[in-house]
Amino acid sequence: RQGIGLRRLGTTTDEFQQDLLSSLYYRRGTTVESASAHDAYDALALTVRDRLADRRARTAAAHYASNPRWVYYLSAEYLLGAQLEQNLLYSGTGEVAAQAVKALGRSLQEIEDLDVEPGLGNGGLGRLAACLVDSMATRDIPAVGYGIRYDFGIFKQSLENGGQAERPDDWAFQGNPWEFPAPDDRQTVGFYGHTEPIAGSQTRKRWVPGEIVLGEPSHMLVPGYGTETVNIVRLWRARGSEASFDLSRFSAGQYAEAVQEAVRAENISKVLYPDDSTELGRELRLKQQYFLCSCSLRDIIRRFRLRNSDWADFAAKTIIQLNDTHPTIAIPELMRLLVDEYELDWDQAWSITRRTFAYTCHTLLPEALETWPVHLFERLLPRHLEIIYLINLLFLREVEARFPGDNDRLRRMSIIGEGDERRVRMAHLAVVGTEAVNGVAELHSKLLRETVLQDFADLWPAKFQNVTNGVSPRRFVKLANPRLADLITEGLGDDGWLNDLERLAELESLADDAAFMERWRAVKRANKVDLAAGDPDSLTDVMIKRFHEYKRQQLKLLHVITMYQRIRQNPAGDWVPRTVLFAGKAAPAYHAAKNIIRLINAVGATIAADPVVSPYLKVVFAENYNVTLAERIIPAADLSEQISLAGKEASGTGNMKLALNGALTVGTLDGANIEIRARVGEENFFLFGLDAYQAAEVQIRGYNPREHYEWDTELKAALDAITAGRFDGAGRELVDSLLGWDEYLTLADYRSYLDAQEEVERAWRDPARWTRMSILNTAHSGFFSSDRTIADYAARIWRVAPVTVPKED
Ligand code: DL6
Repeated sequence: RQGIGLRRLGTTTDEFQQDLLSSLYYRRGTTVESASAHDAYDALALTVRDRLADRRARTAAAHYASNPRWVYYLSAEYLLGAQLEQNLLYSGTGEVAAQAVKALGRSLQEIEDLDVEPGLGNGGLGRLAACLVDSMATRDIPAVGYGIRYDFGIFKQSLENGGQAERPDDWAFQGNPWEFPAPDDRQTVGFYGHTEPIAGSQTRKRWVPGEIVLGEPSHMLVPGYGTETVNIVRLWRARGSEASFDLSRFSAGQYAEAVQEAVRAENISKVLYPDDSTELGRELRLKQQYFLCSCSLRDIIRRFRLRNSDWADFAAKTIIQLNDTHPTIAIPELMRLLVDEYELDWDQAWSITRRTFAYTCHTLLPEALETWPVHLFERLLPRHLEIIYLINLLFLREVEARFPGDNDRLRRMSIIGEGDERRVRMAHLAVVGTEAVNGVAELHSKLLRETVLQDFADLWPAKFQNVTNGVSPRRFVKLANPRLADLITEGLGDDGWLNDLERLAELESLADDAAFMERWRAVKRANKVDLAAGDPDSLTDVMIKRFHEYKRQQLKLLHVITMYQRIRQNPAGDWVPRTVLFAGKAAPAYHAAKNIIRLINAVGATIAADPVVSPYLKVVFAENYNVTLAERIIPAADLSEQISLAGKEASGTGNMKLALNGALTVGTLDGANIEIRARVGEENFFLFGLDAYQAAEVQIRGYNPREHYEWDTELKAALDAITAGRFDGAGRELVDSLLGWDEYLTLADYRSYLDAQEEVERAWRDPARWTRMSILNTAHSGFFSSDRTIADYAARIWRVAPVTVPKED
């Protein structure tokens, strides 16, 4: 800015207001008198963005000068959350903006309500990516997040007749002022076609693609908090080339045919996770993955070559983190670029590739470990399949050398699975082609080593690590729960905890301070009033997450039905009033999960219509769960339901957000629950259920869910009520599956879960005890900051150091 004589952006209200009006006049092209609400939103967004763009320019200059090892985070999903409030906070302009917008005749709140979050992800994995890029910037790590700019994000959920209905999410319909298009950095991506030998070379090939698509990037700014760094997330959008529009057909009136090639190209970034229940859907998904990887790798190489000339330095300057297996095709793509296009020999290319990538696994469910049919690869990415075959051949030789004659092991470890249909196992490719592999919580990383990736852990024990997930305290405390943030700041004397979350431990000394406890309770109550889900004095019991049978929303529901039946039998009992709040989306084709949503709403309606039970029990289903809604629910929660079958939830991050906001957890020994319990203390956590090893043992011994049904009269009564049609006839398929096989041991854990809920109520009846437990949960959740997660990745996996961006003189 100084070097080129640009005017410095002002920090006073007057200066900010001047810039806001300039944005309105010169960038929106309108006037105060005729400005719509969206004009006001955009003008404000642009004015805030300018402040961040300034910091971005300084960041780029500082990074360029230090030529560091760059972190590239490749993720098919980002759930960034609403941008305006975040960027006001991170640019320190919240207060001046609130004053300045008065010139537009509107309040800041009114404008913030227009903010639409980019829903470019499904759930935990996408939100984790957003927390991690936030923390990379906050920790001054030079980084770029790469992703796809889907036209339609995760579907909008509404309830129709108590069931889930889905509508498309045209999130950028009104435009997206946070985005900078960078058409000059567009890339060309090939698909299909064939390969040809190159004379004189054994390993190089020429790939002649049958379809060419353009990838056009735009980027969004990712500011750090309490620092100058502003990194970026670069998102790719697919476009047809100029040649994809057939002018002669258009002129002949064949309008659909004229654009079909362009439409085909643009479909690649049309929708987040296209339905993969059809062959075409699966092909489109693999196309998306390759599109993301090919564009991003070329961009990474372009950036490398701006500063470096020797390929031998590539891995020292580049670490690419694969967020689950979705971007694993980047491994053979880098090999292809290095060998075929840049003419490196295979061994050098392989050595570079292996040192450049690291892989994070986010699941233990075998069905979630991606595999692709070989025939699909052969057609869509013929050159990549050849490269994968060669990688596999050399890899299996290595295994053979270590374990001579162990053919079974070779078959288990091969990148190509030889079942009824030959398939490419992406997780195997990801382990073979990377330097480090990590799980996302201690138990998860341990189970990965002991089960799904055991053979690989035998071969390369040092490659396997754990990095426990974390969440951004800025978004999930400061922005989501300003009352609590203010109280914590007051309690600790300053707000340094926002960048050093372990400082929350200092709250421990206030856990018995009557005045502080009173204020703590008042914050929670006020948040419940704002949420308006139910009586603010009732126990607000929340289960907010994707719907999946392993997460066991059905177990919570059986508890609700049992409470309903108990109250009906004894209306004069001393019942603890509860508001049970569910929120979450089910995959559109996941019928069992959708049936659970239907049953929840049917049970809720039955209870609401029952004058005996409704004073004590209310069931709420909050529609369209997303980051914005999570930010409203989490601050109001008393009880956090983390009740997955042990060994199934890789980590969970909602569990961390809720504990951080003072909710107490009722949970199994699963994922990060274990680490939460270890930190907040056993006495401040409601534990129940089988652990992962016991669950596996039950299943090995032969599990019969009917046994539980037969001996547990309350469980029987709850299931029988569903079968008898007491809840509008909903839920019979659920009962059939629970009594038939109960894959996730719901019935086995039912009684233990109900016992834990009794303990919950005992604690709730003693407000001082509950408040103390709540304060201690917050106090000991400092470990779960994504800043700590990033410090772990930086030190143990990426081996990168921060680069400080100087302040403006
Ligand atoms: O690591 C982020 C997040 C974990 O907290 C969840 O436990 C895990 O289920 C989720 N995984 C995925 C992708 N895989 N599957 N299935 O969303 O990642």
